[in-house]
Amino acid sequence: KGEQAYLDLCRSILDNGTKKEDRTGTGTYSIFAHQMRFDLQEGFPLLTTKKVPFRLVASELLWFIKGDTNIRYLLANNNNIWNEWAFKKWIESSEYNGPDMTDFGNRSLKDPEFKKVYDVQMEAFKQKVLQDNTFAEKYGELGSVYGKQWRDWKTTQNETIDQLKDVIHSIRTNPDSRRHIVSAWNPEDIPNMALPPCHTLFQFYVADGKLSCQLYQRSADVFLGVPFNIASYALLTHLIAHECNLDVGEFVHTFGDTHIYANHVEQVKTQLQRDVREMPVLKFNKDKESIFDFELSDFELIGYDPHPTIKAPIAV
Ligand code: DHF
Ligand code: TMP
Repeated sequence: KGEQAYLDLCRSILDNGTKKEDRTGTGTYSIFAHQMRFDLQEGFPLLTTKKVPFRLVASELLWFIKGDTNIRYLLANNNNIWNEWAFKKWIESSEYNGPDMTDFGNRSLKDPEFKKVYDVQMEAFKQKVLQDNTFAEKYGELGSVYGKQWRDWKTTQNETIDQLKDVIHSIRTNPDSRRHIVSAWNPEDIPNMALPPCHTLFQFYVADGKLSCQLYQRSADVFLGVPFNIASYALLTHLIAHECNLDVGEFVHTFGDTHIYANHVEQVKTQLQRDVREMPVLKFNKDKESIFDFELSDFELIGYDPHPTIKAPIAV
């Protein structure tokens, strides 16, 4: 349960994972199918065995909730977690005529000279997305990713479906329903996405006045992505519970391909040597009713006292 369940998962992948090559060329240790449970009544599930930047989790979630798919909002909030995937589309476009950036993720890890050139290009890209509207519209865009599918799913009749609004309405009006589902997996739209959705589908469940949420995550970067994903869905569950006048129940995290990248193994071992600390508590501005009204400054974490950050390269 809780953070110990996360650490047990890491341990069992290191002990039993199959060495498996992957799309990014990094290599992983992987297991298939796993489930963890977090009782949201016990505290807010932000890991304490390393520092997880809550500010970045919260601004990414607000960006999804807005239905935004352009990294400009993230950059304006000093959030750089999606830069590489927008940058990739830019350097692969016909308009890009700077130095060769092919396979920049792997090359910048191996070649310090290349890393310098890459850093300059990435910084220029970020500035352009922030300052140039036309450029931002074209190259800050990640395509039909989460925000689009949650808020603005296109039907074959050329109508749109606001899944998030609909699911809140169904929780409020028909709590016993077994159909409280939001899907980000839109097969027709996959080719238009910078990255097909990792957190693929989620379902809510109401019992005893409590709202629970289960996420199906098809692919999970256990060291970098998963700590964010846990906190993000816990926060989403709190916000929706508040809007529906419910208490929070459990967050259940179900995984498909559950992996530790080969270049994260040492970091994971460091983390496994640390003792778990007290979970923080989430406070937020309860005067706001609707999930669509929240801003970053409405959230506060009480008592978050984690072990230090552990840095690791992200596989692009
Ligand atoms: N690709 C891969 N290979 N793994 C991912 O987890 C992933 N996640 C994405 C997009 N593509 C991905 C979106 N979410 C970080 C965390 C989550 C995330 C993207 C990046 C990350 O780098 N976290 C760092 C801190 C970053 C910072 O401070 O700017 C960490 O140490 O948690
Ligand atoms: P894939 O599309 O080849 O599965 O690669 C996506 C990688 O990103 C994979 O390592 C999983 C990871 N990931 C997460 O773990 N959580 C996330 O929220 C996102 C967007 C990606």
